[in-house]
Amino acid sequence: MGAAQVQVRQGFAALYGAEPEGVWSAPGRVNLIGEHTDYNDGFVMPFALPHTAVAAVSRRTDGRLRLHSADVEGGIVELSLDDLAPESDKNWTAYPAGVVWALREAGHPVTGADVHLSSTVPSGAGLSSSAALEVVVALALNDLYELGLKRWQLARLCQRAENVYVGAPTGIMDQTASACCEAGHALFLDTRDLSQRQIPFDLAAEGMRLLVVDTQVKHAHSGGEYGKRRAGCEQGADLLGVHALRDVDHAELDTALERLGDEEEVRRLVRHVVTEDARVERVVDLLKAGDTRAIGPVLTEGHASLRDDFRVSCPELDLVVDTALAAGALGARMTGGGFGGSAIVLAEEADVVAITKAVEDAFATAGFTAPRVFEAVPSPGATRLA
Ligand code: GAF
Repeated sequence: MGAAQVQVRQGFAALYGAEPEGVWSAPGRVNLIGEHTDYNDGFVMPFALPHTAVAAVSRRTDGRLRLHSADVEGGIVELSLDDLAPESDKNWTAYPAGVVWALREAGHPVTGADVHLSSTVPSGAGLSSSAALEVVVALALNDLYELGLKRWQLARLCQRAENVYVGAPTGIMDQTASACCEAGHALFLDTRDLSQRQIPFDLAAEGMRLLVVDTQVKHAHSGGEYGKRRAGCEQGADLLGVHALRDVDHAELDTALERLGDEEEVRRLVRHVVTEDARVERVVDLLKAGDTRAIGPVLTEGHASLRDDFRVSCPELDLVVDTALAAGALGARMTGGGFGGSAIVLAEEADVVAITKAVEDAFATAGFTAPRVFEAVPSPGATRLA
């Protein structure tokens, strides 16, 4: 039994006076490529982090939901299932409560739960700490109440919890990554139909590493900027007469952009999404061909597009990318929604120490808060631990 599992189990027993019926875990993620494509029916390619949310859970039959997190100050939060209502909660409890709300809204017979959580996924770092909380609770309730839902269905319910209950208009990538990723693989996901392919991604075997640099600039997607980008993409699809930007052919992009005339803001959004979908396909092809080092420049191109066209980067993320490349990285880009959060850096193993030092020094010189740098290894998706 792992240390986190033991602690969460013991924490549950101390709080609720009984052993939990089970313990589950769900990871955070980084996205290798395919940013802001998931609400445009496009392609994404995340992989799971070793950082997880762990939950000890038992059922209740009295319509009550009791929630506690080892990571947050304060005692047990107790809610009545009948009182759960969209956008009624601005705290961390909105994520697990939203999942219970979404399950019940979909007609699943959930009659209550006691939940104790602990997470090692850094929060506000663009690494899907909220999706990990949602998915771990969804998986636990699916098992305990024998709902028989498949992983992709759990991801959809978690997305609904986040969109409607929490009020953040996010796509489906993070929840699917947490629910469906596999160790040693990146997940190539078509967000239109949720079809998936596990792509082997073992950088260590090829003498490379993928670093995550958490800039410590906190972000949130329930704020306005994410929603504005999403609305702009939908406007672009409307103007072009397509269901979603996924339907704009990359080979016809110039013609599509001309048709948008002087809608400069929308043109930039469309250009990012259409080129980003093409980048995901390029990365898949390169990995299939065993040409892993060649994905570096594609990642870097993705960053330029997010910075210049989609405009979701920030000075700290740009500094990571520029510094890492100058110090010899094969490629680098922001990952996740942006406006802060984390960047990823693809590097030769031999260059990792120098790149890390260069980024840390550049942050110190710029007067930014010291970044947190760690290596990311593709790890397992959500699972029952006990
Ligand atoms: C956030 C969202 F939650 C995802 O759905 C996705 O849109 C991502 O930003 C950008 O690719 O993580």
